[in-house]
Amino acid sequence: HHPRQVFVAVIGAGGVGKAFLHQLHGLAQKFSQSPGSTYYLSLIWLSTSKKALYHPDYRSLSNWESELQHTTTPTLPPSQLVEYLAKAPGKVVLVDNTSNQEIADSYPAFLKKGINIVTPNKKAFSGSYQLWNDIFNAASNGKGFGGYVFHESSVGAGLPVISSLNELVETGDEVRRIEGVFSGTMSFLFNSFQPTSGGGGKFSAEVINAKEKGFTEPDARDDLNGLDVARKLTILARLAGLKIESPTSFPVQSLIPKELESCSSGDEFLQRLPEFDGQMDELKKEAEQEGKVIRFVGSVDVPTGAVKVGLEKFDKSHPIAALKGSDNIIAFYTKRYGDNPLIIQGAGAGGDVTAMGVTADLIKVLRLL
Ligand code: NHO
Repeated sequence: HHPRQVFVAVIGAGGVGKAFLHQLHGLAQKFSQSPGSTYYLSLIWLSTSKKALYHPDYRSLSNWESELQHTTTPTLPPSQLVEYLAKAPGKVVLVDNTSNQEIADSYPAFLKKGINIVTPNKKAFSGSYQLWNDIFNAASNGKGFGGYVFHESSVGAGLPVISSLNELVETGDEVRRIEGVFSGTMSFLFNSFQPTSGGGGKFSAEVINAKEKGFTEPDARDDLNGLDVARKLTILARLAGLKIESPTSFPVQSLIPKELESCSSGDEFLQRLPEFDGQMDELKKEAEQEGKVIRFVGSVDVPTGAVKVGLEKFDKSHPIAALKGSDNIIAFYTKRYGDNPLIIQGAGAGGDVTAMGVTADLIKVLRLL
């Protein structure tokens, strides 16, 4: 009995990438220490946007942390990485921990060569409908015969959102409506701007607070424009069977005031945001008078095909109103579940929980190889 060698190639070593590498190390060690283990994992590629660590003979990388700092080897463009990995003497899993569009555009090429992909990158699954089709026409867990592709962490980080939706659909349930809070940043922002218990700070101050706590993207506008949530809803709507053309093909409410759309930097934007606190306070007061709170939510109505993203008011007793911290909540209304939706709730952002979804996807692929 020989353990099967599986080659792992990792692109991106940011917050999620570093946490993933840590989890990969633990997994590889567990395999190597258990007698009769089925797998032997070899890390053969690690790249950042500029540099790459790899050997022409596919031998494992040792000490990647220090080697990555000292290497001067430039990285390869995706087309050449496809060629390098396709010639590896065994099965390969590519782990894309970037948010890069060019790498996402190359997924069909990797899959066609039998390379498996696991990733938290939303770009491939929420871009054009053509790219979505190209990916699932190539993948073995789609209509093709290529590698497998899994992207659990592209929605709700490590929460089992995509796997649950897939299982609802595959077992023949009828998904009617999906709704919830899909952004850790937006969750934190509104939970502290208008807590159900009353009070809360100025909107601009809460944005700065969220940024200081590390919840926002480096440029907070990337969270506030609603596109991150729109991408997640595009993915879920497509999995539920809707042909969504792109994340900009349905209404998305941006929280960036018109007057600040032309700000040249994130810092300038944050400096001027307090000028608009009055407008947000107005909305808050309006909701308060109805005994409600405002939250930034998204929904997919499957029968009508309507997808939308934006602010809505909720009764204080509603599960969406009562969220804590940066938690996500996703409710699936289906034929089987009736009026009591299947609800998934918990931490929806952060390196460790996002990497957990990626590592779990890697384990899923290993079982299929
Ligand atoms: P970072 O820390 O910016 O790391 C990305 C790394 O990729 C950088 O080191 C960059 O140098 C590298 N990179 C870029 N282009 C490259 C290239 N061509 N070749 C090689 N390397 C390249 O970002 P994160 O946080 O580590 O995120 C990595 C991926 O995970 C992104 O696609 C992100 O969208 C995805 N992701 C992150 C999170 C999270 O919590 N950090 C979540 C889901 C997916 O559920 C989470 C979420 O949605 C967060 C969201 N902001 C929210 O809900 O508030």
